[in-house]
Amino acid sequence: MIKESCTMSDINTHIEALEALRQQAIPQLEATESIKDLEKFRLDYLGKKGRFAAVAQAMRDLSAEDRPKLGQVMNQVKSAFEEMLESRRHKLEEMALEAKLALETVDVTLPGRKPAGGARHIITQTMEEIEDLFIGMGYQVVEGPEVELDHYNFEMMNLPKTHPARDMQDTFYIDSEVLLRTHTSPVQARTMEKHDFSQGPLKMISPGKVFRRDSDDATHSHQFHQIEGLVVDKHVTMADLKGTLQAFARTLFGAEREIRLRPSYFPFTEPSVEVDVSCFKCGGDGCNVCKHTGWIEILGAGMVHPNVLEMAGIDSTVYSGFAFGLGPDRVAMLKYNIDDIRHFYQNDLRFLSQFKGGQN
Ligand code: FA5
Repeated sequence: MIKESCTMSDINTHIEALEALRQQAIPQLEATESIKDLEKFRLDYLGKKGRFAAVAQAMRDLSAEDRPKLGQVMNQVKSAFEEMLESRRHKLEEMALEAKLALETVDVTLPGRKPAGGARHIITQTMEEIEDLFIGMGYQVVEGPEVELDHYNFEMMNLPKTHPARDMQDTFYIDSEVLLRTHTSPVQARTMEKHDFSQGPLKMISPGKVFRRDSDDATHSHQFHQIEGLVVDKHVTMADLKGTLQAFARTLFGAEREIRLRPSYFPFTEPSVEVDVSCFKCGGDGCNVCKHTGWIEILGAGMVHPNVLEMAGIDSTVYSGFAFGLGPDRVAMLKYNIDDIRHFYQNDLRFLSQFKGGQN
């Protein structure tokens, strides 16, 4: 009965309330600054417990005749609301995109950042310097395998299985016949076997990595480098060896350098020598680099043992030769005053970037 007695003014009151809601909403909608604000706004007006729901609640008091009329008005206002919301959402999304693009603007006139440049490792630079020197003297560069046969590493170098001098080079064996080469000397045997003397004398150097079961300390590494040198021809003498090494030492350590040969022992050379260079720091007076002796040991050398020539098929009564083996790691340590060989293998850019001479 109460419902039926509702009048047109009841509807008008509701319509006015809806209009007031719309008027109130417009500035609030325009004040939203983000999608989050907008969602809050939507829930406030159109959510289950929102302001529209409150008006809809009041509709229940209207007459059955008036209710659809108000419902129609309400639907119109609601869809106008939804349109407003959608257009605001669109606007906010555009504003957010513009703000993002403004942040990401690239000023193409700014100077570029220089990429960090690499450089050849100081050991590589040292080896290349030594190689260039010997190439200039007519040597060919030959490479050999790092995983080597016992046959070439030891036997062909006059070190049979039971030879006590095998202990001088503690070895990483892969199996009883295969090992990681302990020196570059096996390349001597491999090259001599193939050499054809009708094409001229044999003059070669062989740079590369070698491996020993040495425990690492300031002057020893389990993996390091060697450069082997070998000359075989008729009438090669110890004087040729000395002259060659003198030229090497002067190019690498300075024109004033002298060398001296001290007797030593290697199974593959006879006689064998250790070669010292006069100290490039103190000129021979004695300092911490040469341990106050005036001399620095740089390599092992000697005249190729006749057994080594014969095993490679070379007549030792006709041909003779000299050979040497030097450690570029130790050479680089001396040349650049580096106190620990391990620096070369730790890949610390603060250390390596000091030697940019070989920049690519
Ligand atoms: C040899 O390896 C001989 N094959 C050299 C040779 C060749 C002599 C031809 C005669 C004729 P030795 O073991 O002394 O010799 O090593 C040669 C050089 O390698 C040394 O003078 C040293 O500079 C370097 N060297 C040796 N052991 C190490 C190590 N653990 N770490 C870094 N360098 C090393």
